[in-house]
Amino acid sequence: PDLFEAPDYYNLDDLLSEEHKLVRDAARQWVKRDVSPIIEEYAQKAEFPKQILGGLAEIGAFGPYIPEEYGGAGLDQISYGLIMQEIERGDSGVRSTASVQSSLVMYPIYTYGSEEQKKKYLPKLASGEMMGCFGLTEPNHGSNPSGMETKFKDKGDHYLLNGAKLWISNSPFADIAVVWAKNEEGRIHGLIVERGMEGFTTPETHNKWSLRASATGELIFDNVKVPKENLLPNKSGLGAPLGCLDSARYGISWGAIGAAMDCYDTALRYAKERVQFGKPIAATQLQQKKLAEMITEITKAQLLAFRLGQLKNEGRATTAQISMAKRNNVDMAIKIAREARQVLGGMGITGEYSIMRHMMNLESVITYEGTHDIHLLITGMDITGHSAFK
Ligand code: TGC
Ligand code: FAD
Repeated sequence: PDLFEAPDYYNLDDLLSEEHKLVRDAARQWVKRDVSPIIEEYAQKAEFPKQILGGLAEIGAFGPYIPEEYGGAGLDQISYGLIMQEIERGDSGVRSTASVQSSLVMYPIYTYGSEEQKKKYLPKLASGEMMGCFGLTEPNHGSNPSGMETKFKDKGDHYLLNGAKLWISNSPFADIAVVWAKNEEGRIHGLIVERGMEGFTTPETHNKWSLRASATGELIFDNVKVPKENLLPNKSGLGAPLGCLDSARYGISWGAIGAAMDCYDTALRYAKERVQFGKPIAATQLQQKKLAEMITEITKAQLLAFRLGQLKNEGRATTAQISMAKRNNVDMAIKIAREARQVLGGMGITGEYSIMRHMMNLESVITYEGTHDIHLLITGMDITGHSAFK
């Protein structure tokens, strides 16, 4: 078949609009043509395939829900989710690049930026001519970003920025970084730092066993002079970066379904073809149990993401609802990847199939954008009214 047949056990397609299906199918076709054939090689050599940036822009993956007047695709939240699902069916690292560009760079500039900043950066970010990254995490502050040490001082005609960020997706090649730092009063603000500013460097992080086709690095600020017009004027405090995370986490809740679908599809096909003891392994009860549980969990995750998308479209999705979906769906995907790998026996550990790559990628996805534990505690805080973080 020309297009990958995504599992749709509960006829979710009936709930999608024509536009949703068109957007999804265009992304699906592009992933099949331009990502799947090359991604294993790039993951093996631990390199981001930069040649796909134009294609990502064309399918609307850079700013799907940013209005067209700023170069975005002007789509709704369900289309955004479906694009993330299709990209992550190819590779979580490629989806990371799209998530960061859309939700962590374009979203804060669009939502907290001045009109001049929006006009200057958004169209170029949407076309992929300019790439961005998002600096929140620091060496000593991951789950607890409120303790960040990166800081800036008002020097009259500019700000002076000092500090360091770690684990930053796309940092090694990004043209700009949206950086979260404290002012002299300890208030968190977002600053747009541009490559080429003196004292700003972005060393790459090597030796990852996960997300190998995505470039990860540091952001180091050694007395960087940042022009005053590069401060995001319209929101400050920890809620500003956390608001961006809500958008990215929502996208990940769809993306993880894509990785799970690819693992399930591969395992199902393999189980039907692989003969042991004189019959396909798909005819054994144990393999059926694995496959039946996979499709059940994928279906539940699809319904969770779809309903969350409706709530997001209406502006009603809460942080805690988003946490539940991110946590559940990534956990679902990682468990499916582990089971699917076993269905393939020894073949499951090779790069001939995508499962082991998905499985290793998902080890990052379950940690970034708030760990599995942190999202559980966000749910706990929401239902009990007590914060376990204080
Ligand atoms: P807390 O006291 O709860 O909140 C501080 C202020 O923020 C407000 N707030 C939010 N606002 C908007 N959206 C949200 N999701 C918000 N959550 C909280 C809150 O109302 C409060 O406002 P105000 O006005 O009262 O001050 O903050 P806390 O310090 O107790 O921390 C809470 C906690 C632990 C949940 C939070 O720090 C957290 O989510 N930590 C996880 C950190 C994280 O997710 N980092 C991700 C880094 S980026 C990344 O991983 C990119 S990977 C990208 C890729 O490659 O795809
Ligand atoms: P820690 O916060 O040190 O957590 C270690 C362990 O302690 C975890 O299991 C955690 O769940 C647990 N823990 C922490 N606090 C509690 C608690 N209160 N109760 C119970 N358990 C707790 N960040 C960015 O800013 N931008 C990016 O682009 C970005 N990209 C990333 C790409 C990759 C590949 C990776 C791996 C990470 C990326 N991150 C990025 C960072 C990511 O968001 C952090 O790794 C994550 O938030 C966790 O922080 P940490 O690694 O410091 O772990």
